[in-house]
Amino acid sequence: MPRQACNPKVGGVGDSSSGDNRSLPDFRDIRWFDSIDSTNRYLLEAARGGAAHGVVAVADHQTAGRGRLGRRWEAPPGSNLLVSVLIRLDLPAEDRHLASAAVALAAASAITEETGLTPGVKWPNDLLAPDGRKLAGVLAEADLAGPPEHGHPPIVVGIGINVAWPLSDADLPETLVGEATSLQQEAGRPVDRSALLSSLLGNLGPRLTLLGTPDGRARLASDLRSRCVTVGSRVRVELADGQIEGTATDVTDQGHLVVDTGSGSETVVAGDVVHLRPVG
Ligand code: BT5
Repeated sequence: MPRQACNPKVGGVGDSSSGDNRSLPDFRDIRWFDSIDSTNRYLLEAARGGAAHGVVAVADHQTAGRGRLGRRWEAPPGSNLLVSVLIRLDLPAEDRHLASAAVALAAASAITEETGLTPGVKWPNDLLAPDGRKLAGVLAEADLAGPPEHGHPPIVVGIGINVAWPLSDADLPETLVGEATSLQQEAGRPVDRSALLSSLLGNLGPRLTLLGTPDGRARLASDLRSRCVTVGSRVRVELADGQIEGTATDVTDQGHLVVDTGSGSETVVAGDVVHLRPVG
């Protein structure tokens, strides 16, 4: 049976025993798990119990890692970075999607710092290698029934970054062949997960500060626009009530995606985007 969520090890990055986390003042409560079902699930439950803004959960392995829309997130034990953060901010519902953008942007900066790679952001929040294969995915979940702060529900944003898996297509299940890559595969050398986590949190602190104000959110949307490789791509967007196809032309000041369908422009607030590859 996996080690249970009720027994986290608490401490700072790179030192799970000391609790000394002075270099990351925004994230003093980091909870480590050898194995857990899902760090997002854990933090949503911790939020119900009153856990504070900035609590972080990190796992070496997830037995039920979650993707969006009920999908699974795969990562063999000990290979990748699996981390979630609890966010309690004055964040209106219409700007909630910027919480995942903040994490994606922080992760992109951390990856550049630790590897020299420059991942692209696929709207709203995947990180891609230059050839379009996925390096990382972000899942934001709001607990609408959880104890609110500033009148808003707690939000948990989790990210899975492929650090040392997959090393080649041979590592992947058939469904992910050609779809997933890792930092080690792209950089051609091993990447230190602890250093990457430290850099991720160091980059996230200032972005969470931005997330808490209207001006800051406009800045995050602008950063998203400048890193967003979806802009200029042919896309299919699965919406709650159908789908559209076209060319993504912009990210708005609110962080929404603009798609030119050929018969007009549509602004997408939330949706699942597929980058369409040219045929032939
Ligand atoms: C995501 O969903 O990309 C969000 C992934 C979030 C994972 C983190 S890990 C820490 C935290 N705790 C959790 O339980 N979850 C979060 P989505 O866009 O739905 O992508 C899922 C799809 O990506 C799957 O259906 C697969 O096709 C593919 N996939 C699964 N694992 C992958 C991997 N390691 N690398 C690339 N693609 C993967």
